[in-house]
Amino acid sequence: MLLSETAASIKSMEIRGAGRIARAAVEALADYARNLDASDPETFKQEMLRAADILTGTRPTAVSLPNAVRSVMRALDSFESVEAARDAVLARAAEFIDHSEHAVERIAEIGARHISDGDVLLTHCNSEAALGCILEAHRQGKEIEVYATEVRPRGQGLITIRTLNDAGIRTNYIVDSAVRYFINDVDLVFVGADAIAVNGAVVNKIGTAQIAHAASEARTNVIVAAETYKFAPKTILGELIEIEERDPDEVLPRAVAVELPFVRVRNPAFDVTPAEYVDLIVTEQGAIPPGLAYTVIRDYLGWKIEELR
Ligand code: RUB
Repeated sequence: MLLSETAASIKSMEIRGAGRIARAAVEALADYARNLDASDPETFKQEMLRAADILTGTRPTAVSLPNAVRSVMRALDSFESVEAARDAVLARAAEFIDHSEHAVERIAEIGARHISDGDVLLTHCNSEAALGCILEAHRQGKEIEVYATEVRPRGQGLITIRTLNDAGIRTNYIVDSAVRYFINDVDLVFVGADAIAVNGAVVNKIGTAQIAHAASEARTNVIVAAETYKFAPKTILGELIEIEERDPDEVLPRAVAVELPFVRVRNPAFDVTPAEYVDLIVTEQGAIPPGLAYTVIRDYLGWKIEELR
């Protein structure tokens, strides 16, 4: 897919979910590099930087996106010719995609260990990492049942229930506001993440914080499934993760909104769940308590301190 098409598809959420967004952006960068006709290495680099900016500007919250783009763009730190730069970008892109696909599989294996036979799980939104764990537990023969939320306003729960149904997993589809009502029937909450801050706070689909709060009150564990490239290095310096606020139209049709001049529709796409409501974060490198988020950023993301500024 062309760079502009990929950027538009990420923005419109045709391509969505933090892991898929990261892989699509990397594929678009590789495609752009493959076809880029540049006379000298500096022009090649400048054009690539422009492409990287277009991609990272599409959705602000999923940290997987800048992390993935950065890991490919590192190829341009030193190079001697356009061809060498192109090869290095393509190699790094292939490496990222391979790493990402394996990470999702590994997370499924590790996450499934935390699911017991007979467990009732609750998931929110549509996370391939979280669903991977649930599907793997089912594949291992564990008898499980899932509560899946609807996920207003974009309805990603529908994708989730289709996947669960196709796998033959007993599933209850509930509106977002019914979580508190059912939480005592749930053994374990399993969600994904768009970003994880150095203090272990988890940014995920709007409503996750409310669910985690209800789970904490009910003494139900919350497990977050997230690849290491969803950890946000810049939070080490105190930078806050930007929460995307989307078009009010997604919540209330414009035709209705115009009749209500005193009403302002707010549509944040994500929220922040404090670390105290998260019991475990499952990464491809192993499961950690949220308090160890810093070690993931330090050991696996390889950002130099000067790149953080
Ligand atoms: C998706 C969402 C998902 C995370 C993790 O939001 O919040 O839980 O991105 O997903 P949106 P994955 O639908 O707005 O992109 O595990 O697939 O990366």
